[in-house]
Order: sequence, then structure tokens, then C-alpha cells
Amino acid sequence: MANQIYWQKEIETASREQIYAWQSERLVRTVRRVYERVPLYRERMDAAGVKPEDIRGIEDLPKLPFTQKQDLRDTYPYGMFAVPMDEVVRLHASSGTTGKQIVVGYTKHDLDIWADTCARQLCAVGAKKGDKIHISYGYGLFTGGLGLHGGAEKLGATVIPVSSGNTARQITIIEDFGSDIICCTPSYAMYIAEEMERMGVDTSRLRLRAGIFGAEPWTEEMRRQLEQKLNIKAYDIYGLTEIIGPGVAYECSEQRGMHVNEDHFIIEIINPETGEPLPEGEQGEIVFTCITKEAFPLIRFRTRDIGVISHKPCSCGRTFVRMSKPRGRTDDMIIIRGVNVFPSQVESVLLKLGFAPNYQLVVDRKGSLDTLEVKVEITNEAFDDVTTSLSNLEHKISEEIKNLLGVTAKVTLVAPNSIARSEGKAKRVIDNRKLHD
Ligand code: DLL
Repeated sequence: MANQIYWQKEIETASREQIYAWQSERLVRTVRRVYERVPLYRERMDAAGVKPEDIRGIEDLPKLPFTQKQDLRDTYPYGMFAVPMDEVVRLHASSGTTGKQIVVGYTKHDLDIWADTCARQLCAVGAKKGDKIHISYGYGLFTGGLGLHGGAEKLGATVIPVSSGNTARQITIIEDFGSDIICCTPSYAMYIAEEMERMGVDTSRLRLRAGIFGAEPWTEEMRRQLEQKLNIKAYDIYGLTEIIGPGVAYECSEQRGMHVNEDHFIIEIINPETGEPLPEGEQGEIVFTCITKEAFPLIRFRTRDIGVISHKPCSCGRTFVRMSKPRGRTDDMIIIRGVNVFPSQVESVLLKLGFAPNYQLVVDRKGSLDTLEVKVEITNEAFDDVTTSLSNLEHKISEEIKNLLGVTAKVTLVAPNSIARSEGKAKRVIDNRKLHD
């Protein structure tokens, strides 16, 4: 790459008509391919009475059947691949918390697209050739490490492929190698920030200027804390293994939602109960259709993530539609006596009250009643504060949760550093209800 930045202006600022034209043409082609090559899609479309010729543009998208996570499990490991195996140059997998893992494949062309989408993310946060990109997402079957790695290489930046773990070493590398941009989960970034604080690292002397954080839900309050503690700008990145990995959507300088790479993926928001597409601005389940991928092109994949999209113009000039920070997955949502609660909502409350985002939700069942306990680490300052008793603090948090989320929770303050830190995705919910089933 001769140019300094990776700004695909003609694509990223294309007119809406142009974007729809690309999407229509690519959708038609993809549907034809999967109908011919993936037995599950042929069966589903036949059953729904839809022929490839019926799909003439994106307006016909709702005619197509959904793909669910279970379909990928049922066809494990390679049943959804749309190319012969000798064209697959890489496999990745998502572990999934329950059931079989999902295996996905990439052709050379798919890897190229993926690197492109991640390079766009890096460019959008101001990364350029010569910057050192410190990648602390896990390398391996998880898509985080190698995904951003490909993007950073495409940009022509200097990659530091640290992977996750060994936090003291991460900090030494940030200090000594002069990392400019760090990529990891927001919870791991918080852990690194805490360790830096403990070690007395002066973050104002570091080169670090931005972080690209994703792979799990995080709140605006958490963004503010990370920006302040690490003395950086913190950006969100969204993606999922089934669609490509990180880089499905990327945040820009505006820091208000993530632009979906619409030349590769079509986003829809649907009512999770009825499957009906919802209009712009309404919250629902996010669904993606891959329109350029060769090896593993999913049609109308139900992500179970909950979000909203907006076509409002963005000050950065990009015209790709923006999706809100997903507030969580339908499967992370806890229903406590009829009230829906996402861990991220509890996080918001805790951070507003000045706590660190070190918490865990323990769900249990007493008789037929579901119970929620929120374990929160007390901060060192609060621990030393003799004027406020712990039970007063617990009461205050519990009251705030009740006021804002409408749910009664038992709050337990626990000692600083007693909740396990994560080097990847944080485990926010422990659901003991299954033990009683
Ligand atoms: O987490 C891919 C990724 C890696 C994204 C690095 C961003 C950065 P999976 O392990 O398959 O893939 O998990 C995908 O994680 O359906 C969401 O529920 C959640 N998720 C991903 N990014 C975000 C985000 C990677 N920015 C699942 N905010 C998705 C909230 C996110 N949730």
C-alpha cells in the first residue's frame, strides 16, 4: 500500500442507491450459489416455495428463510460450506457456551474481504502505516486475533501479535515497543488498566492513543472509564464468527454506533417473536446476510443480538448504516419474575454510582421464584471509607437497580480483586437455575 491511510472513500461514502444496487446484485448471485451448493438452503427454499429466480433484489430478502445457530450445529462440521474443501484456506470456530462448536471456513478471497473490513475499522480510528497495532485478542480458532491481524497488515501498519494473557508482559510491551493502538475485549482492557494503576504506570507517558474493543457488550460508562484510565479514545467493533469475525461493523470518530460493512453484509432488524422485519429505529434482533463470501455465506442469519439501526448522516462522511451498541444477546437476557434484564444494564447502574465494572450476576431459583444476586467489587476508596457502611452501599445499589431496571436484586459487596478477571470475554452471569431442573 503506497498511500498512508486505508480509506475506501468510493465504497464507504457511496450513495444509498449505489449501496442498494450492489446489495441487490450480490444477493441475487449469492442466493443462486447457495441454492445450487448448500443442501440445507435448497431444502429450505423449496419448502418455502421460493426459487432463486424469485429473488431479484434486496426488496425480496424477506421471502428467504432464516438460518439459525441450530442449523449450523445440525450440519456440523462442513455441511454449510459452499465451496469444495480444497478451496478453503482457513478454518475458525466459535466455542459457544452450549452445544457443539460452529466451524466456519474462508477462501483466499474471503480472507481478503475480512482483512479489508478490519482495515476499514483501523482507518476509521485514525490508524495508519507506521502505527504499531497491539493485538491482545486471542489468536487461534477465535476470530479476534487473526481478524484484526489481517486488517493491520493490509493497512501496512506494524502488527504486534501478542494474543491474550500475561498481563504484566502486555504492559511491558505497550511501554517498551510503543504500541499506538490496542485491540482486545473491553473487560480485558479494564484489567490491563487496573494492573497499570497498581504498577504505577503513568499512562500520559505512553504512546497508546486508541483502543478497538469488542466481542462482548459494554456500556458508554465503561467507555468513559477506559478512556480516562488509559488516556486513549475507545472505539467499538462488532462481529461474529458465523458472519466473518470482527469487522462486520465498525465505529468511527463520531463514536455513536457502528457502520455496517454493507457492501458485504445486509443487516435487518426483526421482531424476535414473529420474524417480521422492523422499521429503522425500532429495537429487535439483528439478522445478517453475507453477499460476497464464498466459503460460508449465510442467508438471514439470526444473531440473537439485540440492536437498532439508523440511517442518519454521520459526521465522518460514511454512508453505511449504523447499528447501536448491541445491548446483549437474547440468550444473555435474564428474566427475573417477568422483568427482562441484560447484564449491560446492571453495568450502567454500577458505573454511574462510581463502581468499577467488576461484577457478576448470580441467578438462582428458590421454590418457583427466580432470584438475582449482584456481586460487586467494592473499590479501594469505598473500602477505606469508614463513614459509609457496606450495608448502606449495598442498599443504595439495590435501590438504584430497582428504580432503573424494575427488578429486585440482592446486592453483595465483595473484596477488591475477588471477582475473576478475564483475558477474553468476561463471564457476567452465573445461572444456577439449571442445577435445580
Ligand atoms: O466475538 C468476533 C469479534 C472479535 C468481534 C473481536 C469483535 C472483536 P464470537 O465469538 O462468535 O465472535 O461472538 C459473537 O459476541 O453475536 C455478540 O453477542 C458479541 N459481540 C461481538 N462484538 C460485540 C460488541 C466475536 N461490539 C458475539 N458489542 C456476537 C456487543 C458483541 N457484543
